[in-house]
Amino acid sequence: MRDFLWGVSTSAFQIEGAFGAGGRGPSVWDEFAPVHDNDNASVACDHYHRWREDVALMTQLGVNAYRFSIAWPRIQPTGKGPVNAEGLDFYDRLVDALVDVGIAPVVTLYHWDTPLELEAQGGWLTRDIADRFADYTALVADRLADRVKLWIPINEPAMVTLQGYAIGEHAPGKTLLFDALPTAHHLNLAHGRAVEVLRAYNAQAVGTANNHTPAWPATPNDVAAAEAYSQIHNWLYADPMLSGRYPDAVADLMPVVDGDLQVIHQPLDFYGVNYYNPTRLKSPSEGNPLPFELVEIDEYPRTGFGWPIVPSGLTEMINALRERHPNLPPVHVTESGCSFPHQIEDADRIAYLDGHLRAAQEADVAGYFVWSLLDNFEWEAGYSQRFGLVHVDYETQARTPRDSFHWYRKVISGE
Ligand code: GBH
Repeated sequence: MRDFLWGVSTSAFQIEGAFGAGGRGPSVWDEFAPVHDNDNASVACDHYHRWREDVALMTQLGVNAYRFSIAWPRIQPTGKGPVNAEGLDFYDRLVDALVDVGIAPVVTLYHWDTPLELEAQGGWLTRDIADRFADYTALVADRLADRVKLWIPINEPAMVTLQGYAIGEHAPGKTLLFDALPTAHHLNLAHGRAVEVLRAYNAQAVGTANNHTPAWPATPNDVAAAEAYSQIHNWLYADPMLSGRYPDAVADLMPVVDGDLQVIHQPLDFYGVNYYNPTRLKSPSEGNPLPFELVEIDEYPRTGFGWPIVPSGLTEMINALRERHPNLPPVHVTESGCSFPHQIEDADRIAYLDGHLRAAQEADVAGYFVWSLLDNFEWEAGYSQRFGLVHVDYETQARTPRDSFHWYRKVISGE
C-alpha cells in the first residue's frame, strides 16, 4: 500500500480558462461551446492564473499524485510547428511546484481540446493527425519526461469517436454515425505513436486512460445487443492496444495500414480505467440502424447527473478486462467520481467515493484518482454538474473544500 497512488484528476479545458493568454491557440471546444445555459469555458476555474492556490489545496488534501492534462493549443497554437514557449513554461512550472511538495505529476496529453486548425483539416478523421500528435508529444516529453511519473497519451478515445464524431454531442459536433469509425483507428494510432516517442525520451511509465462500462443485457435475449455495445465502447481501443487486434464486428471497417497494429500494440506500464456506471442494453427496435438500444438502470440510486450508482460495476469491469487481456498491466482507476448539487455538506459524494474506492481495492488496483479536484466545466452540461471535492463559486472563484475533501484527506492519511 505504500506505493499506492492517491490522486485527483482534472483536464485543461475544463479548469484553465484564459483562452487568449500565453499565446494559446483556439481549440475545437472554444467553438463548440456555448452549451447548456449559454456556458462557455473562457474563464472556467481560472486555474491558469490560480494554479498555485490549487496546488496548495492538493497539499492540504494530502494526495501523492495529480492527474492533469496539457492543452495542445498552448504548446502548438495551430497544432503544428515550433513550440509556444510560454505555453510549455506554464506546465513546466506546475510540474516543478508539484514535485516540490511531493505530488507526482500524471500527465494526459490529449483530453479533447484539439487545436481548431487541425480540425479544419479533418481532425481525427485524417491519418495525418497521428503524426502531428507524435510531434506534439516530443515537444512536451523533451521538457517534462524527467519529472512526470505517469503518461497518458489520450483520455477516453471512445468519447471522441462516439460523442464527437458519431452523434455530435461533443466537439467537433459531427453526426457521422458509423462513418466516424476511422477516428477510432487514428486515435489508436496516435496513442501508439506517442508511446514510441515517450519511450525515446525515457518516460518513467506510459499507459492509457480508457473509459469502461459493464454492458448488461436487459434480458437473456439481449446478450448480442450488449456484446455489440461492449465491442464499440470497451474493446475498440483496449483490444488493439493490449492485444494488437480489432474486435471482429469492426475489424473490416478500420482503415488499417500494414504495420499499424504493431505501432498500436506496445507494452504499457499501467492501464488506466475511467469508470462511472454500467450500461443496460436491449435488442434494437424496428428501424434503429444501431445493433443495440439503451435501457434505463432504475434499481439503483443515482447521481445528480442521473447516472446509476453501482460500485460493484468497477470491480466487475476490471475483472472483465483481466479476463479478456491476461497480460493487463497494473491498473489505476484514473477517474471515478460523481456530480451532486452544490452543497458543501456532500454525504452523498462521500458514500459514492467510499463505495467505489472499496470496489477498486477489491480489484487490487495500484491507484485511485477522484474526478475531480474542483467543480469545473462539464462539457455539454456546462457548469450545471458539479464533480468537485472542492466547491467553486464561479462569480468570485472562491474555492471551498467540501466534506468529501476532508473525508478523502482522512482516508489518505489513515487517520
Ligand atoms: C469523463 O467522461 C471525462 O473524462 C471527464 O472529462 C468528465 O468531466 C467526466 O467523465 C464526467 O463526465 O447515460 O447514465 O449511461 C465520462 C464519460 C460518458 C461516463 C457518459 C458516463 C453516461 C452515463 N461518460 N456516461 S448514462
